[in-house]
This record gives sequence, C-alpha cells and structure tokens, in this order.
Amino acid sequence: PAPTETAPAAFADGGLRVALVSQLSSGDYFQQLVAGAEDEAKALNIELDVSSAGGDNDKHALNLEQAVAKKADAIIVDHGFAETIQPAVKKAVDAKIPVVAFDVDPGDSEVTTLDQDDHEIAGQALGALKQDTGGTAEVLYVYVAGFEPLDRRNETWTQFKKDNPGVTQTAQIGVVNGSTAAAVADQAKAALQAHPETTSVFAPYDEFAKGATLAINELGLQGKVKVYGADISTADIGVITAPDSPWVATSATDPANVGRVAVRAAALRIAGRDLPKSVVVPPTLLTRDRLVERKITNVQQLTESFPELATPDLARVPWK
Ligand code: SR1
Repeated sequence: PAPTETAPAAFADGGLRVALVSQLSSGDYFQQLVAGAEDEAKALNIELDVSSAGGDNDKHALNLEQAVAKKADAIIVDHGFAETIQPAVKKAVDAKIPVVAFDVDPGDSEVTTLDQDDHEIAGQALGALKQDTGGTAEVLYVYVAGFEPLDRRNETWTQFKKDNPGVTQTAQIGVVNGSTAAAVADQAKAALQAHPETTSVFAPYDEFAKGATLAINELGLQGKVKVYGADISTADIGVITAPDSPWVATSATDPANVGRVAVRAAALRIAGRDLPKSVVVPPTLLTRDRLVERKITNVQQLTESFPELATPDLARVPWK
C-alpha cells in the first residue's frame, strides 16, 4: 500500500538507532530474520545494530544491557529465556526505551510482544501428519523445553496426543546448539534404531526437521518414516523437494517477513503510534507435494507463490 503520511521528522532526518539483540544466530531461520530486519530498517531510515549471543545466555543479557546503556531508540530482543532477559528489559522500560520481544517472555506489560502463531504452526504440521496416517502413528518427537515457541508448539502436541489415541510417542529427543541439525541427526539415528516401530517424526523447528531427515536418509528409511516440521528457507526447500525426501510437510512463516514486522513495530513504538500489545504472524502449511507441483526452488519463488506469507498490514507504518 502507498504511504498515507509523510515520515515524522526523526525518521526523515535519520540517526535513529534500533538494537536487534538475538540469542541465537546459527541456522537459516535467524539469518533470514536478520536480513528482513536489515531491509526494513534501511527502508525506514533506521540504523540497525545487530548483536547475537550465539546461544550464550549471559552474553544475551549483557548485549541487552549494552543496548540500554547506549540509549538505543528502541530494542528488539529475540529468543533466549525469560529469566536471563527480564532484568535488562526492566532497565530498558525504566529508561523509557521501547522494547519489542520476539519469541521470549519480557515479563513487562510495557513491552510489545511479537510471535508466530505457534499453536497453529504445530496444529498445521500435525494436521498433515493425521491426514497422511489416518490418525494411527508411532511418532518420534523432537523438542527442547524453555524456548517460548517450542513450549507453545509442545502444548499443541500434548493436546493432539490426548485427542488422537491412535498416536503414540515412541521417544523424545532434542538439542539446540551451534550445530543443531547435526546433533539432532545423531540423536534421531539412535532413536530410530531403538524404536523401529516409528512411522513419523514431529520436528517443529527446521533445524530439527533437517536433522531428522538426515537420519532417515542415512538409515534408508525414506519409504517408512515421514517428517512433519516447521519453518522454511531456501536450503529447507532443497531438502524437502529432493527425490524421495521424507520431510513431507512444514508449517512456516517467512522469517524475513517476521524481521520486517519486528522493525516496523519498533518504528511505531518510537513514533508513539498505536500498536497492539501482541503482534502475531500467521503461518502457512507447505507440503512437499505443493512445493514440487509449483516447482519452487527458493524462498523468493515461495513468497511469490504463497503471497499470504507477506503480512504488510501487521504493524503497518503509515509513512512507508
Ligand atoms: C529454538 S527456537 C526455534 C524457533 O524459533 C522461531 O520461532 C522459529 O520458528 C524456530 O522454529
């Protein structure tokens, strides 16, 4: 949509600084998130100061403290854990710095929260699993507790098992570190060997799904075990659409779009404009069949083919 206002002076003049303080950086999801945030910051004449803690919670808290000390005009904090970020978030709020928290509980009602619809992400992937299996499945589950999006997806999985007595969990694995996919692949291999009855893997994070896919391929189980995941990237599309890939469905947003929404939300907060307390980005179910049918090989083609992955009306900035 065309702009309906001229930019406020602070944006037109330049010099606004927004800190994007991430806990995680490795993996496709986080690279796309930052790329989208950088694009939107440029479009809004904002300088984006990106820091990543590489999974180190103390460093995450420290980076957040530094953004407060440097008097950023707004802070976007993502992932990590409530207990490590909340003290510094409180300092930012006390210093009247607007904060947007993505995928982490800020513990303060002054903060704008941004999330993907995680219950829907899990619901869509599990809906595909149910449709493919007729509701009878032996499922290897990949999960790490403590990350807000994974905890919400876990709530849906817990309810799904109650609602579908034909679905049994054979084992639970999971790790998040600098090489999540490789670590999950090792765990998945062992779990699949220990539980040969497994027919499906529920792996609601693309690094988990990539790891599970690798394990299934290495064990030659492609015809028998299918993967239901979350997230999407160009690399993921390559894995999903590869011949005989067991990764048959993923529920995803476009992470670059989420990065853009985060920066727009920060811009609106800087300008003192109205913004819902909670901004939620809806996901889209992407099945292997649909990706292959539409000959999609990268995220650019994906976003053209699934225009609902763009959400320009979420945190719309009227001067952009
Ligand atoms: C470790 S948390 C990983 C998740 O964060 C984002 O919500 C992505 O969707 C990813 O699955």
